[in-house]
Amino acid sequence: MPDTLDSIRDRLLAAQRIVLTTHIRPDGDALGSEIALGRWLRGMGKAVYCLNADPEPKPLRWLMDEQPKKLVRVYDPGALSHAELIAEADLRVVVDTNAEHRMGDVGRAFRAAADAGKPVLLLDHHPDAETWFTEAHTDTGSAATGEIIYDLIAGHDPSGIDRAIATALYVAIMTDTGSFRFGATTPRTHAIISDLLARGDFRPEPIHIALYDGKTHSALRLLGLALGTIRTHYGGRLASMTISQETLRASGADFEETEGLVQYPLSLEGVVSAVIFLETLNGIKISFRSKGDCPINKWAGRFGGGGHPNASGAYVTGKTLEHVRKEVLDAAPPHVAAPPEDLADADDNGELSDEQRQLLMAFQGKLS
Ligand SMILES: [Mn+2]
Repeated sequence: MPDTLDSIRDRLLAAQRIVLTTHIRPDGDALGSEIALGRWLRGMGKAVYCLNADPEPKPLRWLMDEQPKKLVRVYDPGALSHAELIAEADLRVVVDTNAEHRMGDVGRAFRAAADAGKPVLLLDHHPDAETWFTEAHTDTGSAATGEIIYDLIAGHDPSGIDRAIATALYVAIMTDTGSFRFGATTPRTHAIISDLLARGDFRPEPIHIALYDGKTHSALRLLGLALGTIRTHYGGRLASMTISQETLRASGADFEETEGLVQYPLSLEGVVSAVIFLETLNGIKISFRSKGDCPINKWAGRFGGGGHPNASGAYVTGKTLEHVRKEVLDAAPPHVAAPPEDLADADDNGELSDEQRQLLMAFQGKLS
């Protein structure tokens, strides 16, 4: 079987006009991967544009400021020039997501191109890719799409990795691995980072400061309020955090500033899985996280979401915050599996409802 990464690299090198995109609300891996691939291809003489459904989050604005003008743009579905770029490109490439609806309006445009027989390629590390891509390279063993982009470039000629590309790939891999601590981090991750630091000649510290030390007073106020909502469930193996619109208003924080809060319930001793409920104006956003061998993507899947085994999300509309919270917590037992003896001496802040207890007993029954 031909290696899909080699085949995709060949297609890219043979193309002239290329449009890249990534997922809605792009993060460090999405933008870092896009920028690294985009700059490398521009260096090879290609006309390349990244068209994204959403702009970058504030902590990544510095990265965008370092890019050539118009390399990355927010897609305007009403702009003829944007529609033309997508329709008339030789190649369309998606990085760091594998589902049409995760690309917003750009997804519809890319899908229409694919349906018209025009090639759309995929470079990603998420499982269960949709099947409409002309050619897909999915490596779920990569901690970040940035690792795949590194292999793509280095497999052609590692000297093509300049300071800008190295910096973008560092951002991609560092952010998706939680600063190299998540389970997906491998020796290969560190070998790639080592090479990026050597070739890029950039300093990591200012990048970490720009990404993580730019908090506002309102964000810290939100953190204070959010910490007070942490509850543990199912023998202390699961922790939840709940942020209502009222909490957001009281803190004065932007919704964007809820990013990363899920790490706090997950940091409690004994907790293997954490879930955060965020009330938006239109529905409830749920983020699931776990440590080690505790896959939670199927749990997220029960609520129409999905993702990685240790990091998933879902979005539920038409139900109240309390309703969604109860449904998700009630559905937890098969996904936060614990040995029966751990569940027996449950310490749940006295929060276990009769229904939860029944579910728990049913679950214990299955184990023994
Ligand atoms: Mn990623």
